[in-house]
Amino acid sequence: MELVLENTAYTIDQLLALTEPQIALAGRSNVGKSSLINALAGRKKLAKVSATPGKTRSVNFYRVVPIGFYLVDLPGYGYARASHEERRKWASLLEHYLTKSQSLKALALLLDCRLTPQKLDLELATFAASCSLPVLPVLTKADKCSQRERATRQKEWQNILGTRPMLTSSSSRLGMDELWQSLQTAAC
Ligand SMILES: Nc1nc2c(ncn2[C@@H]2O[C@H](COP(=O)(O)OP(=O)(O)OP(=O)(O)O)[C@@H](O)[C@H]2O)c(=O)[nH]1
Ligand SMILES: [Mg+2]
Repeated sequence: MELVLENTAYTIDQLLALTEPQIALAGRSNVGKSSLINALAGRKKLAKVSATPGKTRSVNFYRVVPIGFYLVDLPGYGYARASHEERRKWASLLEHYLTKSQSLKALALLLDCRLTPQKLDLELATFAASCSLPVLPVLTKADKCSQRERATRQKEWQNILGTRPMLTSSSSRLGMDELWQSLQTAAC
């Protein structure tokens, strides 16, 4: 499977009205959305990654070849150091994309395996539920966590969302096959 960047939208006007199924990768800034795109693609520099939060500032549409659905890399939310104006702009771009995309099939909700459930994550899960958008919870950076911590986190999220999140690591490639399977199932 290959990922091809087909469109980058910085504004609502630039968003594509795609008819093909899409799955969006959402989560707090720095949780590892762009890294996961790279790990899924098996490429190092397809999506831009940074140790500084707020790297991705656009909605990026990656076509999954040859299957024909899209993975959509979103700007992170909760990036505290962005200006008020910038945050407002991202929030409206995100909200527009999430509420108006007819063929958006699910939200892959990326959650940092090292952190207890965060307010912003819960808000996004609630928002997805209010739009009747299925949520696919994905724990990231599992390479940084002990087995015990991983199990605790899975249980915490299972209690909140009713779904057990899968464990992934873009560094060690833990969970990549399982994630590809779930994304395909959700999209098709
Ligand atoms: N150890 C480890 N580090 C990771 C992993 N995934 C991402 N990182 C690191 O986390 C930082 C943020 O990664 P990004 O992929 O840019 O995060 P993002 O969610 O796209 O961030 P924004 O674009 O700002 O919303 C980078 O320094 C990555 O190298 C992982 O699985 N393991
Ligand atoms: Mg990013």
